[in-house]
Amino acid sequence: MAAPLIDLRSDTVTRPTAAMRAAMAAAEVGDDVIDVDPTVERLQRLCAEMLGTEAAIYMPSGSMTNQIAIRLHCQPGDEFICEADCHIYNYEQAAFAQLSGVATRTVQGDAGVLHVDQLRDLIRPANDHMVRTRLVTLENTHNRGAGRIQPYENVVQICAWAESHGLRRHLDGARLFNAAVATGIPPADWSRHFDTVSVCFSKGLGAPVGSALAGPRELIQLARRHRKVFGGGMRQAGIIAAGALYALEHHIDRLGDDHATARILADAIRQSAGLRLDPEQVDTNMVIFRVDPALGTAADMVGALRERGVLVLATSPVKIRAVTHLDVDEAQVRRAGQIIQEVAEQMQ
Ligand code: TLP
Repeated sequence: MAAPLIDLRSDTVTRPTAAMRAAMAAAEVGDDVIDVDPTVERLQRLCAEMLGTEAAIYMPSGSMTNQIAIRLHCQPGDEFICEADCHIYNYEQAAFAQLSGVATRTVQGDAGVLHVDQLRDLIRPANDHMVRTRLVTLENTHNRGAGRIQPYENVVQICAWAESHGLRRHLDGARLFNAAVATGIPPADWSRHFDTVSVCFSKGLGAPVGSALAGPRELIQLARRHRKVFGGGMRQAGIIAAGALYALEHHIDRLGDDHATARILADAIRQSAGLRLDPEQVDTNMVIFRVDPALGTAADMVGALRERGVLVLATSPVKIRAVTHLDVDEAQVRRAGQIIQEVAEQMQ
């Protein structure tokens, strides 16, 4: 019989645990569009508390929280500044343009990390020729930066600079809890430099559905209106919110285990001929590595690994991403590392 798959494509692949499913089955629910769903309410309150904001709102996806944040902060004809490899720019179909009539200006970071000096000259002068610079977005941890944590000082400096120039600040914190666990800096300390913060429950936290957007009460009330027009008003959403609540209550501290297994995987890749970590630094639960063209393409290697029961994703013709999460234990990650080494060997 074939060995079971070791799925490292993303931390989004996790399935709810038996205890999480039990919490979901027992959830008290209501119609969250007509008035309130009590479980959604509890989730939103806990989220706001953890992020140190006045309010938070539950949404179906991280893409929606990001796009609604852009809608909140920008008008058509406005521009936001973001890092060139960020999720908002690369993986959301330029929804900011499609749905909100907003332009973007990208700045190349180092594994997703920006420094304030790169941004200082980017604010457009106010005249009738130019778009209006309105917002800066950051991503922490950074997905295409292989889970890189934004250095706290950089965040403080960028946000202080943006605020002093009247720019709004949004954090794509899909994996903010990974950054918090890895650094010991609490989520609320990261969050307080921003006007809005989005966090995802469906990534490393292991819940099946959903994200939250947190911020001042007035903005979050407006976000509720936007959520409806984006098609994100959900009725008895307490069923899925209960999974997210369970994740916040039980799955945050264990993110450190995923960071430890990612380091184990990184060590195996370092020892594989023809593979090179890129970036070399592994901060949290992701590794990205380059495949020497002498071995084949990233897609070739993804195919060969799939045949051996290891699932990973090609993020470019030469790069592969592997993500650790609560559905893969240390033994499976060690096994995956060994298979990666063997496959690289065979492709020589
Ligand atoms: N990331 C997914 C894919 O879309 C690439 C993944 O497998 O990592 N912000 C960040 C930083 C993300 O990594 C993601 C999802 C999102 C936002 C969007 O979340 P969803 O998928 O819930 O819309």
